[in-house]
Amino acid sequence: MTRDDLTTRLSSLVGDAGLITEADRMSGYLTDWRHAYAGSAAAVVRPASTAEVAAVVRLCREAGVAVVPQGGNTGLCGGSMPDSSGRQVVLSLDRMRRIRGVDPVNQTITVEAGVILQSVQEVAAAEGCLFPLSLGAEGSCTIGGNLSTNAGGTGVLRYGNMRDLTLGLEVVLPDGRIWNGLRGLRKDNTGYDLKHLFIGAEGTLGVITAAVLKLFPAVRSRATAWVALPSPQAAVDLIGLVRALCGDRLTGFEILSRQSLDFVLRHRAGSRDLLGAVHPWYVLVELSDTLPGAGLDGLLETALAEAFDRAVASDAVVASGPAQVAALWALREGISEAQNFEGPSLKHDVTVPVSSIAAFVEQTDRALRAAVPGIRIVTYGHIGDGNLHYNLSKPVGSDDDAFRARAEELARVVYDSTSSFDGSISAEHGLGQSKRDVIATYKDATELDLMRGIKGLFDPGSLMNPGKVLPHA
Ligand code: FAD
Ligand code: 2HG
Ligand code: ZN
Repeated sequence: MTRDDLTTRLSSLVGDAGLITEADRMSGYLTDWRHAYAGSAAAVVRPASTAEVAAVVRLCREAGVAVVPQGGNTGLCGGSMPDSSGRQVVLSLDRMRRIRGVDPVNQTITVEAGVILQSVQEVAAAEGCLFPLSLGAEGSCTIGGNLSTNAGGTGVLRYGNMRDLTLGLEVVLPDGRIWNGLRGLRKDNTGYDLKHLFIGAEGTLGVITAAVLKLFPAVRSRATAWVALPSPQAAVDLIGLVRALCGDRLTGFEILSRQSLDFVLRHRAGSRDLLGAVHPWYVLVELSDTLPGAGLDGLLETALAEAFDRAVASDAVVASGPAQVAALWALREGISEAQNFEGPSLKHDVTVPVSSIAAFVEQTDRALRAAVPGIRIVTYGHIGDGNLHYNLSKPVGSDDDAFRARAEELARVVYDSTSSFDGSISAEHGLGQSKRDVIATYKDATELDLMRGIKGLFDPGSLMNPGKVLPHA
C-alpha cells in the first residue's frame, strides 16, 4: 500500500479531524517533552473511539505498517517516538478524553486513555475522593501513558504505583480485536490477570483505550516539612522514625541533594530555600489524613523533635500554609526542568532496597567522581520507595558533546553499582528505546526470553511499537 493509499484509508476511518499528514502539524507529535528524541511518521492518527482505534490497528496490520501509541509525550525513555523511517504511524489518544463514569460507592472511576492525569484528580476531588497518582508532568501526561509506563511519582509510598491503582482495562490488541476487561472488581481470581501484562508494556502489546481506576477517601488534613539532613543514611533513619510515629499518615518522603536544589534556585523564578544555611541533603516530608483537623502539624513537630534529638535532622521548618506547601513542592518538582538549563542531563532512574541507599550513594558517587572529576551529581527522588533519580550534569565549563559522548560509559557505572545492590535500572520510567539494549546486561536471560515469548504471542508481526523495551535477541 502506498503512503497515499494508507492516508486515504485512514481518513475514511477517522475523518479529517482524526488525521494529520502535514509536516508542520505533525511536528509536535514527533519529538518528546525534553526534545531528547525525535522521529518521523507517515501520519499521525487521532481516533475518537475504541472502535476507531481497532479499525486503525486492523488497517495498519493489513498494510504491514507499525503503530506507535502516544499519550502526552512526557515519557523520559523515548517510548512514544516513532523511528526515523517515516513509515510508522503515530496513534495519539488525544481525542479519547471522556470520563466514562465515577462510582463513589465502588470507589472507582472509568476513564478513556487520553484523559490527562490532572483531570482525573480533579474529577475525583469533585466527588469527594482522591486519585493518588501524582507526578511533575500531571498537567500533560495521560492515563494511557501512566498505565503503559506503570508510572510512580510521589504518592507510591502510601498508595502504590499505577499497577496498584488499576482494576480493569480495555485494550485494542495488535490484531485489532478489542479486549473488554473493564471490570471494577477488587477480587477476581479467574485465571491469569492479563491487565498486568499491558501495564508497563510501553505500548508493545496493544493500545490501552480505557481503564477502571481505584479511588480513595479525600485528604482533609495535611502537614508538610522541609528538613535538612547530613546524609542519605539520615534520610533513611528519618523515614523509619516518622513511620513509627505517624504510621500510614506518612504519604510523601522525597529526597534531594544540595546540587539538585541549587539548580532549581538558579533556574526557577521566585524559588527560595526556607532554611538559611547550606546543607548537603534535604527531604520533603508530608503527612496527610482523611479527617479534618487531625493535628498533623503537632505530630510532625513531635517526630522532628525526636529526629533532632537523635541527630538525624540538622534543621527543619513545617510549612505554615498552602502557599508554603506549594512552594516546597515546586522546589522538588522543578528539578527535572531546571537541570535542562545546565547542559545535557544524563538520566538514571534506579531502585535499590531502602536499606542499601546510603551505601549505594557512597559507592556510586565515588565511582562517578573518579571517572569524571568535577561531575555534578543531581541525586533526588522517591527515597521511601528506594527510587533515586541519579542524574548527571557536566563539570562547569566543559563541553556538552564531550560529556554526552560518555553517556553510555557513565550509565554503566551507575547501573553496575545498582546491580551490585540487587537493584533495578528502571524504577518508574520504563525502558523505551533508551534502555532497550542495556537491559540485556542487567535482566535475567530467562526473564527476557519469556518477555520475547509474550511479545511474539500478542504481536507476531512486531507491528505494535517495535524497537521498544525488548533488546535484540
Ligand atoms: P507518553 O510519553 O506519550 O508514552 C509513554 C509510553 O507509553 C510510550 O511507550 C507509549 O508508546 C506508551 N503509551 C502511551 N499511551 C498509550 C496507550 N494508550 N496505550 C498503549 N501504550 C501507550 N514518571 C514517573 O513514573 N514518576 C514521576 O515522578 C515522573 N515525573 C515526571 C516529571 C516530568 C517533569 C516529566 C516530563 C516526566 C515525568 N515522568 C514521571 C515521566 C512521564 O511523565 C510518565 O512516564 C508518564 O506516565 C507518561 O505519560 P504520557 O501520557 O506522557 O505517555
Ligand atoms: C521526578 O521524580 C521524575 O521528578 C523525573 O520522575 C525525573 O527527570 C527525571 O529524571
Ligand atoms: Zn520520579
